[in-house]
Amino acid sequence: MSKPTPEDGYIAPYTHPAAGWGALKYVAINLVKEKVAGGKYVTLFRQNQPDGFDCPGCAWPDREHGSTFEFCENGVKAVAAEATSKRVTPEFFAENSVTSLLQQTDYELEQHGRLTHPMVYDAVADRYVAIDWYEAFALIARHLRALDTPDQAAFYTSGRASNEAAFLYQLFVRAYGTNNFPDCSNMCHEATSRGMPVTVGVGKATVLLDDFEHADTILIFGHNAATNHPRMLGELRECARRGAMIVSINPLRERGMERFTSPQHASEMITGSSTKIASMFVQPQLSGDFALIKGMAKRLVEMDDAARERGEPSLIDEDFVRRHTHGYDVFVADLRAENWDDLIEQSGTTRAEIDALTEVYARGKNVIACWGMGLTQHKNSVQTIQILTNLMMMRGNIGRPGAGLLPVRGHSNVQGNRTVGIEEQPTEAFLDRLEKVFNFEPPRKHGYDVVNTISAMLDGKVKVFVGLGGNFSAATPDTPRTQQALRQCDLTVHIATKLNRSHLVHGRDALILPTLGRTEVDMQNGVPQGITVEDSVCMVHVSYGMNQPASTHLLSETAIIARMAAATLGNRKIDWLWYAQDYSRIRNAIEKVLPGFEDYNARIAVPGGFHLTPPARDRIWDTPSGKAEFIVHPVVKDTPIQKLRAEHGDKLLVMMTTRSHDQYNTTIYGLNDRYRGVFGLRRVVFINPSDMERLGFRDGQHVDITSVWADGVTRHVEDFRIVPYDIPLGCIGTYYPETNPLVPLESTGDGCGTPTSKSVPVLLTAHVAEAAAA
Ligand SMILES: Nc1nc2c(c(=O)[nH]1)N[C@H]1C(S)=C(S)[C@@H](COP(=O)(O)OP(=O)(O)OC[C@H]3O[C@@H](n4cnc5c(=O)[nH]c(N)nc54)[C@H](O)[C@@H]3O)O[C@H]1N2
Ligand SMILES: Nc1nc2c(c(=O)[nH]1)N[C@H]1C(S)=C(S)[C@@H](COP(=O)(O)OP(=O)(O)OC[C@H]3O[C@@H](n4cnc5c(=O)[nH]c(N)nc54)[C@H](O)[C@@H]3O)O[C@H]1N2
Ligand SMILES: [Mo]
Repeated sequence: MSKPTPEDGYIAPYTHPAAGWGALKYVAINLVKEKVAGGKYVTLFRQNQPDGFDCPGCAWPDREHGSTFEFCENGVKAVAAEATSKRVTPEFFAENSVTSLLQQTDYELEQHGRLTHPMVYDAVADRYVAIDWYEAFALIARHLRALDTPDQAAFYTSGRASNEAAFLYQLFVRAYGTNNFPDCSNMCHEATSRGMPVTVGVGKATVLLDDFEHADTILIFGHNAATNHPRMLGELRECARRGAMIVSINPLRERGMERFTSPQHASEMITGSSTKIASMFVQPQLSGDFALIKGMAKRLVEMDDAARERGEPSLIDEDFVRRHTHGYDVFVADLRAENWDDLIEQSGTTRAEIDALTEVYARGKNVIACWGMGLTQHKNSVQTIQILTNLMMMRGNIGRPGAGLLPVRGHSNVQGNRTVGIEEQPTEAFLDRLEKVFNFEPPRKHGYDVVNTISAMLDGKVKVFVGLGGNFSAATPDTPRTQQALRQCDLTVHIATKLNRSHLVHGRDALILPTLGRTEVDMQNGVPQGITVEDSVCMVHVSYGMNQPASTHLLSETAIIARMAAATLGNRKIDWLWYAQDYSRIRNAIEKVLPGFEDYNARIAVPGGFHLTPPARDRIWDTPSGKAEFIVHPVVKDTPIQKLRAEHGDKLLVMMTTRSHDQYNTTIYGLNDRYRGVFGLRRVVFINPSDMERLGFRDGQHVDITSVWADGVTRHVEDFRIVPYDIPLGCIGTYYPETNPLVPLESTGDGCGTPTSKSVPVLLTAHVAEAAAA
């Protein structure tokens, strides 16, 4: 093999701390690449500031004090991608047929820039052509009114929409008559949203940022902060410098957990020094966390027994357990009966590691547990999150300063979207309020989530798809089947800022409706409108765009929804257009429907906004028993993967699909994954060197990947480069969305319907071209 050139991509281990000058350099490169005009640079400095806009990147909360500019390389990328001066115009579509655009990579599609005009698909020319807004809404209305039942339409939401847009959207969809709300949450923190309410009565974080100042121990499960929530490193840095114990529980030793140079601190930047973040790394196998955490709980009971024997104080917060919980005795009996060998084997760690980790947990006076996609995208995710909350309950680590649960959300307003009603399984209480306030009968039957929407499309039961943001065809599992599903639709509609694959994988009729981004001035009736979002710690705050809109033809998301609703349902029962003229009217409506939003408009005028305090934070348990619940879950030994392993032997590997440093979900900003040492490449397979040798592959070799699932469907992707990596035996890692074709639609989490995109059973074979040449 010839020496790889930078054009082919190369692998070079990254030896520097996360962030620091490296990040600044890439910020500059990005601004030039996106041709962001000088005047807009100032925009970058106004993100997450009291009078600026909420960063459209991640959902990590802001520090209230506006004095320090919270620098974040990936936040800048998100803003620069929106502020780009490149444009996708009607002329662009005239020059490029849909078939030709389909040949481009996601990275190339992203590079074309911002959408400028509403477009409709012309089948004869195989091109999108401009359409005026009025005609576009009339087309949607025609389709929606022609369906046999409203349940033949599905309305997707990606978590960037504001509370105002999302609320109006769900109101429109329910007034139209369905609860078919597939959303990005279904693929993201759904296991959290379904798992936590059963144990602690609420599916949200119980901590605020201030709690980090009082925590002495922070457990971070399956979450890559340096890339996906870079501002979190600032918080962890402070904790580490105070001497807090930070533990990374992750099959990979992610760079950002090791060392971090804070761009906020000139001295670190100038002297090139850095702060060590995690003091301990535990590397479970993929989806081994359940067994690992159950092992910790069992070990804690053993340690408590020993402490009592020695006459020492109990390691269990007995007062908390007695006053606030239910089911403890049964839970402990199950732990005692659990077999250590099973726990160790299933976790992919050692007994010594479980003991050491439990020691750290037991020593912690105030513990925060954080988690991301590493816990939520497996078959046993709900069970894992429940056992984690139970472990935290054992020592009363919920509902007191410096301690609690922190699911680290993804999209910047995914949590707010759910709060205001983007939910295919709405509660009766919510529907009752909606009925009372708006005087119509909302549908009561639960709707389709993402996976069920795709199945229903394949079965011809869903015929119209509307996407409020996102990239449904690329973000979802089983790509060829999802694409077939979308192509079978009568109509697909995408409300979007930038061109993506979903616009090209369309129904018989298809619309692209271009919209304002978060960073742009949203003017209604001559008044700039603010929108509100809810971050990962349940703070609701206002955001004002500052840039001039990318095109004069754009409408805001709220305006698009209002006009779509008015065209479909008329403006008589609900005056949709009136709401869209002044967003404070929508907030008043939200206030009437949802608890916790009292004085909504007044409270967002305060810098930092207000906290939607989850009851569990005050040790109020919104469960049927009124107490926090301990739940017993067995260690499952005959999972589909274990059965497949019995069939395929140790050739079978379990694959996670994860994010590189240069992407935002399906939006590919660049081809580097700097902290993991990957440059100019995305088609890579991270594999343990022993597995590589055992399976007869060599460093740099190209392989094909086939997933195995008992449904007879062949799922296969080709030409991925082998990268030996520090990853547990039997596990491999690849990037999403390139490997989404391998994720079986029917493989979902128990109790949450999330595709198991971090435990995909696969086989590797030498890439055919190479095999032939050899
Ligand atoms: N720049 C940038 N920011 C983003 C995003 C982005 O794409 N780019 N996406 C946003 C969204 S929507 C989300 S949901 C978040 C995602 O942020 P993350 O939750 O960090 O998501 P992933 O990159 O998928 O990585 C998950 C981590 O889990 C680890 N992991 C995988 N499997 C397991 C396992 O079985 N156990 C454990 N313990 N760990 C495991 C992986 O090694 C990886 O470090 O980030 C948000 N922020
Ligand atoms: N295999 C695998 N699959 C996964 C995951 C994984 O880890 N592995 N992660 C899952 C997760 S956590 C998530 S959240 C989903 C993400 O799924 P989605 O939310 O559907 O995907 P995104 O890539 O975030 O969507 C990007 C598109 O949103 C549009 N957009 C950007 N900003 C705006 C805006 O302000 N308004 C509007 N209307 N449109 C906008 C742009 O057109 C852009 O192309 O993917 C899931 N899929
Ligand atoms: Mo997400």
